[in-house]
Amino acid sequence: MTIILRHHPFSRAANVVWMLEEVGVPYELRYVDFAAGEHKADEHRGLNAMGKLPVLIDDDAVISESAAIGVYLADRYSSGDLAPALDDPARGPYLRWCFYGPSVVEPCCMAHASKWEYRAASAGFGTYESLLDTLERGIGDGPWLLGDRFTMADVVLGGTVRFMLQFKMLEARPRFTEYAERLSARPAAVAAAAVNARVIQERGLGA
Ligand SMILES: N[C@@H](CCC(=O)N[C@@H](CS)C(=O)NCC(=O)O)C(=O)O
Repeated sequence: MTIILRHHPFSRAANVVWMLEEVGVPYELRYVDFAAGEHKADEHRGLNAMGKLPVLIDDDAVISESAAIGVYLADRYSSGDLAPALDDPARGPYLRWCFYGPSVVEPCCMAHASKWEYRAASAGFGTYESLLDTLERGIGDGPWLLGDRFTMADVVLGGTVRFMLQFKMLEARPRFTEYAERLSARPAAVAAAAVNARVIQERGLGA
C-alpha cells in the first residue's frame, strides 16, 4: 500500500512532504480543499476529529499531529538513521526535541505574538525568553540538534522554526536563521518545496 498524505500546501502538511522526502518512501498526496471546507466534512473528520491537516494514512495506520507523523515515519522507515534506535542514548534528546516544537515552541510563540496573559510557572511552555535561550543553546554550533547527526527531530522542530521565522513569530537570532538556511538547503527540503509549489500552481493558489 502506498502512503497517503491528506494535504494542502498552505498547511503543516507541507512539512510532512519534507518528512516523506527525507525518509524516501513512495507516497501520494490527496488534496483537501480548505476553501470548500473539505477538512470539516465527515470523511476527513472520520480520520481526524479536529478537522485539521495533516493526516497520514499508511495501510491500517491513521496518524494526525505533525510531530507524531514525523516520529512514526522515522521509526517505521528509518530506524537507526533518522530515528535513533530504542536502545541508543541519543533517543532521549531526539524525543525531547521532537516534542519541544508542538509542546513549547508553537504555544509559546503564539502566546507571545498574541500578547496572552498567563502564569509562566503554570504554563508548560514557560516564558518566551526561556524558549529563545533554550532553543539557541539546543541548536548550539550545530549543524543539527544532535550535533553532526541529522534526525527527524530537525524536520519536526526545524519545520516549526522555519515557519515561526517566516511569520516573524520567533526572534531572528543568527543561530535560528543560520539553522533554517541549513535546513532549507537539504535536498529533501528542496524536493518538498518543489512538490508543494507544483500543487500551488496546479490548484491556482498562487498570488
Ligand atoms: N497540532 C496540529 C495542528 C494542525 C493544524 O492546526 N492544522 C491547520 C493547518 S496548518 C488546519 O488544518 N487548520 C484548519 C482549521 O483548523 O480549520 C499538527 O501539528 O498537526
